[in-house]
Amino acid sequence: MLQLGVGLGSGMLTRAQELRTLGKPLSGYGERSPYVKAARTTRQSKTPEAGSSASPLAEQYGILTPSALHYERHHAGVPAIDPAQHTLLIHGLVNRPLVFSMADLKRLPSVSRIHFLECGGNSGSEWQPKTGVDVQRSYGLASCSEWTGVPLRTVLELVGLKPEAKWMIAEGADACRMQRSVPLGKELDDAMLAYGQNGEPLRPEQGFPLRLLTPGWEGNIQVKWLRRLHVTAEPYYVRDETSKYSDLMPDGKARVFTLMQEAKSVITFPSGGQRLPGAGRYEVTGLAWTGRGKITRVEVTFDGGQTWQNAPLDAPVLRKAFTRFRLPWVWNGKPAAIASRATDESGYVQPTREELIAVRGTNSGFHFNGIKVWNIGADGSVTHVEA
Ligand SMILES: Nc1nc2c(c(=O)[nH]1)N[C@H]1C(S)=C(S)[C@@H](COP(=O)(O)O)O[C@H]1N2
Ligand SMILES: [Mo]
Repeated sequence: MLQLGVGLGSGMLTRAQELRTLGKPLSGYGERSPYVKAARTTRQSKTPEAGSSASPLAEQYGILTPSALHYERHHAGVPAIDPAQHTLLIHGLVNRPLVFSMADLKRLPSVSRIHFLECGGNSGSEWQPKTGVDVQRSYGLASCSEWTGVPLRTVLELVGLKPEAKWMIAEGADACRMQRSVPLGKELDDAMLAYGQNGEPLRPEQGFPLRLLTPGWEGNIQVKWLRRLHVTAEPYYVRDETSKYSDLMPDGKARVFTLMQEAKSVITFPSGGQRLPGAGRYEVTGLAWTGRGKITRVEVTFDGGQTWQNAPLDAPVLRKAFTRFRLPWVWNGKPAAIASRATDESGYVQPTREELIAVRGTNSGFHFNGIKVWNIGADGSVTHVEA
């Protein structure tokens, strides 16, 4: 068994002496310790501006992703927007088309809430075998922040929806003018026009100065650098909701507007690429989330799914937010297959990869939420299972 801690010895004195040198002076905006190296890994598309960067979730504590490590997905780079010049136009099937400045929006009653954001393409590599080597690369297109903004409902009340209004086309101010058709309905009760993230203005990468936030739905519809809401009776069927972010089924038909991010979880420690230094005490931990509301249960298996036990959830469990589970564990040094399985308040249970593929096939790269198994070898190495 690996021993925890060392007995008192002369080495302690040397360490105390180091602390006698004067430290760095004060600073206006803090930086993390130079010893901390966690970083986003980037994957570029054909141009350097388009692509995604994945959050190092295995190195995240608690449920909040540091803003500087929030995953990114840009189709045309990060625009540099002066908030004093930025406006939001709301028009179409409304009684009073209006243009809001950022200052106008900030005069309206605001809310702050913690919500996860996940790309519909997160874990897309898990549909294919021999992929998903670590948490960052296969689960890192998800993050969780505290968002502040104006409830969408408030601004829609100000413009006044006409009875025929059923959709709104959200449009970004980036070079690709990214658009998505958003169905208007009860699901938007908790939607907001967000300008704050983790206590400060949105990061440029997250849509500064304004983004649409529709908690629980796929990231793509949460349009960043939001400059226009066109209220319509029908969707536009734009590229990102037809050829992309739709689910091609085994029969060749595609499901469109599959916006909900279903219950999902992953063990972040021990996880792929890590190594347990020896048998003994550890804390198994990970993250669970669901677009349908609260996570009610996370079970963990150490024997590849034959037996499961409940993992305690950090309180409070928040709606549509990362939920942290932790379970003390003594590793006996023998090979193990560990995995987590989430259940949400709708009763939905996270399926195995095989169950998911039996229904959805492998044509689609989107909305993978199957159970992820990590193998622990006798040497302590943690690897993904080659499905
Ligand atoms: N205007 C605009 N909005 C956008 C995008 C974009 O490229 N342009 N990417 C979308 C996609 S695909 C995702 S997954 C999320 C990513 O949000 P994040 O970069 O803040 O993590 O933003 C969405 N909103
Ligand atoms: Mo996305």
